[in-house]
Amino acid sequence: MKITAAHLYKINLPLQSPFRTSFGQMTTKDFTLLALHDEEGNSGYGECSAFSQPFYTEEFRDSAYLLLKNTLIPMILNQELSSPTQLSCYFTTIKRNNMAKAAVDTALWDLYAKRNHQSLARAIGGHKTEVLAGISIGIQPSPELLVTKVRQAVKAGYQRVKIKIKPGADYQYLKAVRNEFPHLMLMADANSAYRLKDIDCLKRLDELNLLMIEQPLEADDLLHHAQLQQQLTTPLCLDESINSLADAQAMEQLGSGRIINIKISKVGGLTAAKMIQAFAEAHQIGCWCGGMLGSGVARAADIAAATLPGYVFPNDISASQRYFAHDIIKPEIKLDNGKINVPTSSGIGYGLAWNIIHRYSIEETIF
Ligand code: OSB
Ligand code: MG
Repeated sequence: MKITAAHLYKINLPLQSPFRTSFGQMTTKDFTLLALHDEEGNSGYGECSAFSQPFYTEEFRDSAYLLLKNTLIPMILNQELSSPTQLSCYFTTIKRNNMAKAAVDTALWDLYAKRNHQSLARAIGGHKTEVLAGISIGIQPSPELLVTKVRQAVKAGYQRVKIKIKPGADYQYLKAVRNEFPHLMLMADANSAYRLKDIDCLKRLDELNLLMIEQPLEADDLLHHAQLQQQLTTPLCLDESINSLADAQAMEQLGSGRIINIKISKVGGLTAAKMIQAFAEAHQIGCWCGGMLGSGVARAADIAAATLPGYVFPNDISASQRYFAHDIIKPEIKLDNGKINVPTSSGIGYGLAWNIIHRYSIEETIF
C-alpha cells in the first residue's frame, strides 16, 4: 500500500449546544481531518481530535496540524506500507503527540480495510454487530436542569449516562439524578478536578451506586489514584492517565483503578487501542471507548474499536445529532434501541458530506 497523495482540512464544526467540563466550555468542535489516497485511487479518512487549547492533554489543534503537515505526512508519503501496524516504525523518532499520530493511524486503517473489502471493525479483529451507546452530559447550571437533560437522554434511548462533575457541582447534582432514575446506569467524570485531600467529597459518591468515577485526580497521579481506589467502593476508571500500554500496565500493578476509558486519539490510534484492550482483557480490567466530541469520522473509528472483545461497558458514542446539526459523514450515526449498528460496508462504512466539510473548513493543505 503506497500513499501517493494526502489532504489536511482544519475544520471548526458548530456544536448544537455548548459543552462544559471542569476545564472549560466549547461551542465548536475544532479538529483536523486527514485524507490519505493510495496508488489505486482509494481514500482513507482519519480525525485528529486535538482541541484548540491544550486543556485535555498537552496537544492542541494547531500544534498537531503543524506536526502532521511538516513531519508525519512527509514521513509516510510514497512509502510502501504492508499494514497500518507498521506505522510505529516510521514514527519512532517522534515522541508522544498521540492525537496527531492517531489521525494517520486511523486513516491508514480505513484505507487498508477498503483495499481488503472489509469493514474497519472486521479489519481490526472486532466481531460485534452493534455497540452500546452512552451519552456524556456537560456541567449544567443547576441540578434541576441536569435532571431535564438526563430525562431527554433516557428518552432518546441512551443506555448509560455520564455526568461531568467538579468540586461544587458533584454530589447534589448526581443525587438529584439518582432520585429520579434509581436504576439508570449512571457514572461521573471529573477530568482531574479533585485532589486526594478531597477524598471525603468523593467517598460520599459511593452511596449513589455509580457504575464508575472517571479520572478524579491528575493525569500523572497513578499513586494517589491507587490510594483513593482502596478507600472507595465505586470502581475508578482512568481516562487522561492512560495514553499507552505502559500506562495500563502501571495502573494494573498499582491498583490505580479497575476500568479504562480507551480513546483512540489519546493512545495514538487503533493499533495502540487494540494492544491496550488485549492487556486489559487479560487482566480483568473492563474497557469502553471514550470520545472527544468527535466528528462522524472519529466516531466511525470509535464504533469499530468498540466491537473488540474487551469493550464491555457502554461507550461515549452518541448519535450525530447529539452534538452536530450537520455531521461530516453520511448517513449520520443514529441510535437503534440504545445501540449503534456496526456498518458492514468497507472501511469506516460511511461516506463523507463534502458540502459540510467545505463549509466549515478554515484551512487546507494538499500533498
Ligand atoms: O473526558 O471523556 C472526556 C469531551 C471532551 C473532553 C474530554 C471528555 C469529553 C467527553 C465527551 O466526555 C465524550 C463524547 O465524545 O461523547
Ligand atoms: Mg473523561
